[in-house]
Amino acid sequence: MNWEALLAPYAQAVEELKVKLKGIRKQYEYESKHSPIEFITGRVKPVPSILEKAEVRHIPLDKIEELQDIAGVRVVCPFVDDIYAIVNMIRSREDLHIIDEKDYVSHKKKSGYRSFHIIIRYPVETIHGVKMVIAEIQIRTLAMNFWATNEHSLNYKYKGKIPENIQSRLQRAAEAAFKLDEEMSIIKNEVQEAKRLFHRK
Ligand code: 0O2
Repeated sequence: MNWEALLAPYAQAVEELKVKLKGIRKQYEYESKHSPIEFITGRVKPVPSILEKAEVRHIPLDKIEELQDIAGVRVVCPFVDDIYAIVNMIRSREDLHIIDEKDYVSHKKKSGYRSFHIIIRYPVETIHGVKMVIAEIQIRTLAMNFWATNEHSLNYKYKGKIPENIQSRLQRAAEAAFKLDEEMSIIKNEVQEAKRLFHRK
């Protein structure tokens, strides 16, 4: 398998989506409005992780493109309602097609994971014409991201079998992150005003 050639359009999609979403953040800054985007990251799934996931999901190598998160972009927002602002903005775009949406913000996963996933089909121009690639956009708050990053590391360390005592701590941490988002939402206007004053200095 020529992985470099196969993954090139995915890498292109990740870079383009990052540029476009960073453009949105800049636009909010120019207009001195509250930006619903704190930061953006993106990655192409490493080959060993692709192979591992394909095996678990019984996806043969010639159908590897069925994996929906080979190209992944993550939008991290300050507040919970910013997530839905980003979701609506993505829904209204004409440069991508939404295939699926998974709202793990209102309906958390069993692990405690919260995030909004949008699966898209995105056209990449190649020298052989347009190639449609599937990409996953994850939208979450800073608190959700903190939790997910730590849980992901623990999952890696324990190879998906996190000991029960740590699992229950993670559940409590997920509730604490949820509470933090709720509390911050209540004082959102105060925080935004403070940020504006700080930036004007
Ligand atoms: P990576 O690249 O290391 O992040 P499905 O279960 O298929 O209906 P879902 O949940 O969208 O739908 O798919 P999947 O494949 O389980 O998860 C896709 C990605 O979402 C994961 O990528 C994670 O980034 C994130 N994710 C989903 N569930 C959890 C969770 O319980 N904890 C954390 N920390 N992240 C989660 P990968 O495959 O982990 O790889």
